[in-house]
Amino acid sequence: MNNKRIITIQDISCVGQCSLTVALPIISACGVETCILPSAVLSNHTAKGFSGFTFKDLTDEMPAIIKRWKIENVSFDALYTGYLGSVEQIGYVKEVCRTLLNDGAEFILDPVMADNGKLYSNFNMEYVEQMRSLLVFSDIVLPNITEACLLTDTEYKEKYDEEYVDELLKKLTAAGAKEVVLTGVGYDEVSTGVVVYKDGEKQYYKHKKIPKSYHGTGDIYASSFTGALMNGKTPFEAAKIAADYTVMCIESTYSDPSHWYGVKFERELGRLIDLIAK
Ligand code: PXL
Repeated sequence: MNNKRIITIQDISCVGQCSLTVALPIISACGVETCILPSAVLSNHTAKGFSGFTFKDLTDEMPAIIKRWKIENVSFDALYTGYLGSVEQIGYVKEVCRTLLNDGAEFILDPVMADNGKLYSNFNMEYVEQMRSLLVFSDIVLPNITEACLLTDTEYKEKYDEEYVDELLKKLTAAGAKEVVLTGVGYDEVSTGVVVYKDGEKQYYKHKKIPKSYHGTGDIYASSFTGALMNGKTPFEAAKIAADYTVMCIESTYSDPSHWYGVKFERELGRLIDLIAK
């Protein structure tokens, strides 16, 4: 029986199928108790499609919540972080990591800050620097190619070869990453994939590429990866399950052009559970 309890720190985008509104249902459906520390509350996500957004930074609330949890002896079997609300919150993530995790707990770091060669609108290079400082705290980091470039001060390229990917993996390791799950790695037009890298060993899972990109799929990937990992899967098994599940979610959305702001992950949850149970 799975009695794991995790803490996830990321924002609540009230509309838009990303961050906590996908992490909570996905990880819970995997049978894992999912506690949250919200980083900010937004009306909707900040990506294109919406004409603007509200943003309530919850940084000031974090020390009080962490203090209460210490008094209540609350602790967690894993930490999973995503979109954070401010540079200062990175300090609170370190504090949670140091003081609220059980022995053997894993820290899954999704350095959510950029995609397609560009930083998301709320972030700057100071945030990137601070995010880099989290690498040594993490057990597994899940960047996309853009985030890996930012974390390693490497020029972003839209088209690249295996040598370029190897360089990113080595540089991430040199910057303190223990294990890397690099997402969105594709060497041709029709496929994409994920590379899992640890101790100089590289495993690649290539899968179908759907010719349209959707917002929130990185969060769906990281949440299903975390759910699978908490169920005893190896990082490579979890990376494959998360890739298959994310593709299913995109496929179930592709035929509905009115659903532009995220993907329909809900109806595929049963299939995610089946993949984990296999
Ligand atoms: O999916 C990443 C993400 C999470 N939260 C917010 C975002 C984004 C990406 O743009 O804007 C608020």
